[in-house]
Amino acid sequence: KKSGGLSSVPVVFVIGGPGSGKGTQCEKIVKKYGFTHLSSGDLLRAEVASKSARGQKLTEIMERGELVPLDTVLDLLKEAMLSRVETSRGFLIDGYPRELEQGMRFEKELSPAKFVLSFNVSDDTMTKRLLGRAQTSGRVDDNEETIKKRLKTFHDITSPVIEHYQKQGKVRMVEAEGGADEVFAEVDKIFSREGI
Ligand code: B4P
Repeated sequence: KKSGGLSSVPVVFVIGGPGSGKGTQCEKIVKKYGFTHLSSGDLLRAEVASKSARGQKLTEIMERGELVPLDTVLDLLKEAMLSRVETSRGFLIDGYPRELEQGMRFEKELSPAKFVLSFNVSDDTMTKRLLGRAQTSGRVDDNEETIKKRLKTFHDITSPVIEHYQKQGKVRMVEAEGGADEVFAEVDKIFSREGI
């Protein structure tokens, strides 16, 4: 079932491993291009903070570095998109899809993606960044144990998503080992080329 109006604005999926710079680059895209940034991780952490019954289960899953159930993420994204679509120039869907089925369901039920922005970074660099963030983030999943599991989840489950969209010619790959501004220069080129 389609949700009215959602397919009238462009949707960009943002994928990359944990600590690949998704959230960081999305902030920069918002500043320059005025998109609406929806991070699946942020939506889930807000749900946890609300102390709902649904939230309690989520913390445990995120602490294990696993993926939360598809319907939970999709519902949160859908609610957030519907409440903002009237005033939005486009949506950055950050941290989603993390498994093939998430992409299929989103594109069928909400809106097709214009392209997929994908960040390529080594496990070493991602680990270093996340351990750096751990000192101030207070996040249950920014610790060595969980970071290892998040990397494994990414390689096992999310990598096939990138391959799937590569076959459709939709992936815009960004080499993201460099500093945040250097990476944004690449991102910026992609957005200009896409006519955004
Ligand atoms: P997320 O919240 O998406 O967490 P993340 O992968 O760490 O990305 P984030 O955007 O926060 O970090 P960034 O790389 O920008 O997911 C957390 C958990 O939620 C998942 O493990 C899962 O359990 C659940 N979840 C989320 N989405 C889901 C979905 N769709 N389905 C199921 N479950 C889902 O930044 C990291 C650090 O690196 C920062 O400190 C930043 O300052 C630094 N950094 C960034 N870019 C840098 C650069 N270029 N140079 C140096 N440092 C940089």
